[in-house]
Amino acid sequence: MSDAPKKFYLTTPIYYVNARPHIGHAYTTIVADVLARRHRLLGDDTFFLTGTDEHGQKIERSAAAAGVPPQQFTDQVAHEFKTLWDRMGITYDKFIRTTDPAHKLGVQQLWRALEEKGFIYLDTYTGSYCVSDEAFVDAPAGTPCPDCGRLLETVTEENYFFKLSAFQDKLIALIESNTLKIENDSRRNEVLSFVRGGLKDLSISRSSFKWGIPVPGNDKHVIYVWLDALANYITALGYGSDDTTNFEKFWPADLQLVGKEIIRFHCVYWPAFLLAAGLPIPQAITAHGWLLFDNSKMSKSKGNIVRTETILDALGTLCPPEPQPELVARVLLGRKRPSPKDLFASDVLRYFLLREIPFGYDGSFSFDALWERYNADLVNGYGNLVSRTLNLISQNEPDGIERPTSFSAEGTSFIKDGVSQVTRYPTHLSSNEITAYVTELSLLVGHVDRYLSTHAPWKLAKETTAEARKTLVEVLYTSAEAIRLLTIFLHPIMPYATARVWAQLGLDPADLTTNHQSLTTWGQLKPGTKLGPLSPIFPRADKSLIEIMTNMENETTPPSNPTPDSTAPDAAPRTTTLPGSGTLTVGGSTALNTGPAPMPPQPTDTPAPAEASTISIDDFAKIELRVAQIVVAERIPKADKLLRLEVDLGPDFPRRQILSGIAEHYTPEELIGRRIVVITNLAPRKMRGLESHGMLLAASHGENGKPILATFAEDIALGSRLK
Ligand code: ME8
Ligand code: MG
Repeated sequence: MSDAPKKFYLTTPIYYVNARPHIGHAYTTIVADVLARRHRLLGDDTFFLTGTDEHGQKIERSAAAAGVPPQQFTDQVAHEFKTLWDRMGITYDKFIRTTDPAHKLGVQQLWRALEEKGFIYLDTYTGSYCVSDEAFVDAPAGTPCPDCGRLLETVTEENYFFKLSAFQDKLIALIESNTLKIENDSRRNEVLSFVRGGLKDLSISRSSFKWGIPVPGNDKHVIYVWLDALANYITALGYGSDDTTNFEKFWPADLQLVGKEIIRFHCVYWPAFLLAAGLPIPQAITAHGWLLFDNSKMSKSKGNIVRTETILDALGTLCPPEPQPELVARVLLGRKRPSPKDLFASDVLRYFLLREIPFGYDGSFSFDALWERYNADLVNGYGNLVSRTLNLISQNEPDGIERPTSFSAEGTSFIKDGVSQVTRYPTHLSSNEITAYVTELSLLVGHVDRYLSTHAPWKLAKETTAEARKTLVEVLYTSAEAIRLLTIFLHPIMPYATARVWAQLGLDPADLTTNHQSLTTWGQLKPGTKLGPLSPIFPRADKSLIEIMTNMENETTPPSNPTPDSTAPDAAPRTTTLPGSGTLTVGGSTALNTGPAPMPPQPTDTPAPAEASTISIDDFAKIELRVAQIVVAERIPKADKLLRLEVDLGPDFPRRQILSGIAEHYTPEELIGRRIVVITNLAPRKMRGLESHGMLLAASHGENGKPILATFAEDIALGSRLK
């Protein structure tokens, strides 16, 4: 990838306003903000779009349930989203609302373009509709939606249709050639197999309710909410308005970030609409996994939502005073100037989510993990490293940082190695690289920490020999230089904390917001640099913080506008545990080495006590075994034995991720599509940073115990219980 600055157009999904924002929305928005900041620092002309999706039947019903007119209802919730992003210092360039008049005009323009090219026709539709997903579904009404499990409704309506079927071959070709890049391979394959399975024409208008954008020329119809919503990515740039400068400059999008449940809308319908209208398609679409919330700590009535506000309020209390607020403020971007407390807390959340959840995979959120990570990585790690080093410099080098005339190769080489691992990502940090990048940075903190412990500069400072002084100067310079580089690398992830460290290092704030590449060569810290006033970066958090956050969540009254969906947000599973799980302590997450347990030795004359060799039917009933189908199977980098699987348990259960130690015996390809047996109520556990939620049943065969997966000879519905 070339280093020359480019334009970079980045989008998040626009979030539904039927319910208030939660930490899942914050996750996507944070990832986007990190990437946007990174691109700006590289000099790219960056446009970062987010916003809210405000039309459709779901919103209309939510507003009715709250007893408020839909516009007033959406105004309130959209305001909550925007306020939250502003509190967090999110550097979006535009916040679009689909009720904006300019958006409405743009959508109607897109409609006319599709119509003029002959891709729209009128027909009658009778079929099933999932209101929660706002999607037409190919399954009988009254049965659960295959995606979200809510009951399907029958719709008989005169509808306009879009000739989606005309784009099947074209889409396959674009995806196969990576012209439309779908990151990563398993999602790409998922989309390809959906398209290869055959595309039916898509109903793109509704006539049984009013809350939407009228179809041009026929205001009995409103435009299908997904066509309306997807169009935001171009209307935000002025498509369909008098001023199309931004559209011409920024479209097509360079990266569209989405959660994995809406990949079909973005990778199939959206490019098809664009192709039909004769517009360029996005360069790349990346889907991330879901945040799962720890069931045991949250109240069901709130649908297991964790609100970002809780985290900001609680962590914000730890924010230390900043001695040079004006200097720090000069580094900060953002539309409003948020409070230091919010910025401090937001940094912690950003770091936590990026470090804890391998991008692309599902991961659990818990307050315990947030607290632990904060103390381990930020308090004991980066924060402590900064305080130790800068305090030693201020005590021992009152005239400013000294620079040794020569370096002992041994001292600096392993830090430089660590730095070069990080600068492997020099020009473009793709979303898929974020986890590796953040992990590399935390390793680098560890390197420098060990370097300090080995050389113990606090001891050297007490010695009076010239030799000790020379080593002290070298160790302090090397550590300060490593901190300078770490601070540059961490800046897009923790903009506020790094701005503070930068000011304490005594460096020019303007540098931290300009082209970073020129700053990342070793040895640029100038001798004589005077430190700013020092103050702690990350104060230690007491364990009571976990309880405080948990209580804040539990005490929160339901949203001011309770809506049917706010207690059970759509699509993403909200729990890591099923009812009854956690009571079993048997086994691990993999099928390996879990063949039948050997029978206890049976003395011939005295019968063994019954409970030693048998279990009661009640004991057996505790184990929940269900039929599942493997829908995703892939290798895990650097893990020879493990495969990451996603299994479908039918419409009544969310899809789940299981890690299984069968990679030496089965290839991912031969597993996809297989119906197997899963123990579903095992407590989830973490392996290689990934959540494994269940275990496959397999028999162990032969001397080496090759696992053979249990399977069925007859057809059997997914989710069926074995008993
Ligand atoms: O789908 N974990 O809006 P939405 C991770 N309006 N990310 C999550 C999440 C979770 N548990 N929950 C939500 C819509 N998200 C449509 C989009 S785009 C033209 C229209 C994030 O309010 C994630 O990015 O249901 C997901 O795709 C998005 O919020 C869905 O938000
Ligand atoms: Mg959703």
